[in-house]
Amino acid sequence: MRKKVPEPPSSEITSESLYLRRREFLKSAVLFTGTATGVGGGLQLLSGRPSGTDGGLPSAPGDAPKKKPRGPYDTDEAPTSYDDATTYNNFYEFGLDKGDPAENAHVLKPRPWTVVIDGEVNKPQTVDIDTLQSWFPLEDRVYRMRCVEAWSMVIPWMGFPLAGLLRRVEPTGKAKYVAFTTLKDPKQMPGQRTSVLEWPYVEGLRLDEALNPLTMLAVGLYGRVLPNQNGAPLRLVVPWKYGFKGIKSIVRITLTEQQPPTTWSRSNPREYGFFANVNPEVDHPRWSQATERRIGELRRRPTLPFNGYAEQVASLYSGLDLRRNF
Ligand SMILES: Nc1nc2c(c(=O)[nH]1)N[C@H]1C(S)=C(S)[C@@H](COP(=O)(O)O)O[C@H]1N2
Ligand SMILES: [Mo]
Repeated sequence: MRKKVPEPPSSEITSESLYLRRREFLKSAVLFTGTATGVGGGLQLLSGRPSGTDGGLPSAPGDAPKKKPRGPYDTDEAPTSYDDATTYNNFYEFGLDKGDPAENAHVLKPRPWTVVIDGEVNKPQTVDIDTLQSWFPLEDRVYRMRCVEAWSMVIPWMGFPLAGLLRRVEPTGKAKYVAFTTLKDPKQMPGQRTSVLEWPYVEGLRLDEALNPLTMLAVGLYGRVLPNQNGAPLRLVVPWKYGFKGIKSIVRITLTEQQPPTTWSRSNPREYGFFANVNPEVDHPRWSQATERRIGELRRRPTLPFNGYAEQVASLYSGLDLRRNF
């Protein structure tokens, strides 16, 4: 695969477009962030300080130093470096190697961008990404991410719970699943000129999984607009599932009665299932899932059931055989 996309003619083009995208994001973040926690969290990160190292002086003697309070969904584990999170990626639309998306994804135009929300809903929508984003306060959430390939990261996302969007479009009584679709445009996505996967990339969740408060749609990371290689302008984050459920560059969200197809289980149903819950007890046919390599660390660490989110989500699967429903 991989016809290489030509290098950009000058580095200025890249920094200019980064600058513009950042401004665009600041605009939407500042204009549209509604809650106090959203504003505080967002702006603190946007000001460029790493979370938790605020050097601001206490406002009065005896005050605790100002720190972004850890939210109920945040892990206290150290975030992976911005560099690693944005240069070590899986995004097959831009190539198979981990460095390919960072190198090639500048061709993608994340704006203007339209998202269709349809299927079993009372209020189907076709909406511009900036309008969609303006409907919800943006939250910062630091989540673990565990790829099925047995590496992991800790990523500070910015986004909003998927549940808010679903409630807004009013699922009908028939809605049981949520299907997601990535953009299909081989002009912008050179990997789609090959047949390494069936395009467009598709993913799906059961409706109760989609409504779980942990499930989010991300529009940023580290307080910055989502880089193209991480799935701009809109990507799914489901922290208790393997990373491939986190579909990138979403153009369509469809509520369905039947379980929708998913790219990796379609491509290899023996190795990848619909649920894809992180499970150290069920090995991949070609490797163990018991431990993982945290990017930036030397020793492997044990993989946790549901990637450490069992308390929040294990009850979704009571009565389900997690070996058969992998
Ligand atoms: N459209 C699309 N989404 C995708 C992928 C992909 O190839 N195409 N790769 C998945 C996999 S395997 C992982 S681990 C995560 C990686 O997300 P990151 O690069 O932001 O860490 O994206 C997921 N989403
Ligand atoms: Mo992955």
